[in-house]
Amino acid sequence: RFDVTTTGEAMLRLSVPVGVRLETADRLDMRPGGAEANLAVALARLGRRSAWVGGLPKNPLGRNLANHLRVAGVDLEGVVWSNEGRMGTYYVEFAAPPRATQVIYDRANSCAARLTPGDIPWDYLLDTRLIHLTGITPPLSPGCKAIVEEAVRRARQQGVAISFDVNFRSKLWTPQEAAETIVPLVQEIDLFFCGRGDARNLFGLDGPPEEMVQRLAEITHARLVVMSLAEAGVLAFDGQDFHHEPAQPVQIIDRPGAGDGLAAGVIHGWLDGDLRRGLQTGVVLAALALSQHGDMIVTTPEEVESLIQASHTTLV
Ligand code: KDG
Repeated sequence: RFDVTTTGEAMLRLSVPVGVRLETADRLDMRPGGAEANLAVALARLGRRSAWVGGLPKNPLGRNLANHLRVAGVDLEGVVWSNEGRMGTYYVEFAAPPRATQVIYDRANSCAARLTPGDIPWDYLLDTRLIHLTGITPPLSPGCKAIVEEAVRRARQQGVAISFDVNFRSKLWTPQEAAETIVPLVQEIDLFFCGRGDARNLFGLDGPPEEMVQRLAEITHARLVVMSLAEAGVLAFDGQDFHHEPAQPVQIIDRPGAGDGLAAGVIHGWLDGDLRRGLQTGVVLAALALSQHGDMIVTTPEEVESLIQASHTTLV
């Protein structure tokens, strides 16, 4: 039995160095990505039994992606290898003020988008303590939307805990479409992740973060609502109490994947029934993601532990 399983699209990330524009680039850096795969990797690196299920092309690009997950220790028995469709990609131009990070998707007709519920090894995917899903999957295709709905339905039926990260991507759908689709899916789930920007955009919330997480809890009835406050850390609400954890000091090298690190850390603590520990682990993983090239975090349980300790040691 797994600790955590997840399903979604894994992609190759093709980026240019800071300061280079894609229009005139002549070289690309190739790395694995995909929010759910990033989370499965982070949890595996912390020693959790994690599995990722998704569609990959039966070609060297698909195998390249799988190799990255395998090296991290993610179980891949449930991967749907396909002769139809292609590897989804995304291109990144990193932030160089005054410009913010730019993402371009080239993922239409990917193996992931072609999947339907009939392709998913459900017994395998649900053989877990917790299943993690994100708001990136439903807008990929009607089949992907149906997979997320079916995953939620089956998880509820089988008593598997559900975690959901809103992860709104404006290039895939509108805030209204996202809110309408996500709200019914996340009713009474165990862990609901929503960034402050997404809470504004999708649910029209504003004001002090405490009010925002409380409203998110009213909208979702989730047992735990976790809201990233970016450089102000993370705020969680468990229906009774607020829990705040400040962000770690960090040198930002590469932004994508930070939110997935946060979610992985919170889930890691949740699995041990220790929310505080989860939030501490989450901010450390987010900081590690920001300070490393690539979406997927390279770390060890010992490194995470020492960074948690360092941030809670006061010099006297
Ligand atoms: O959280 C990082 C993801 O956004 C990135 O890996 C790409 O999954 C991705 C997506 O669809 O945007």
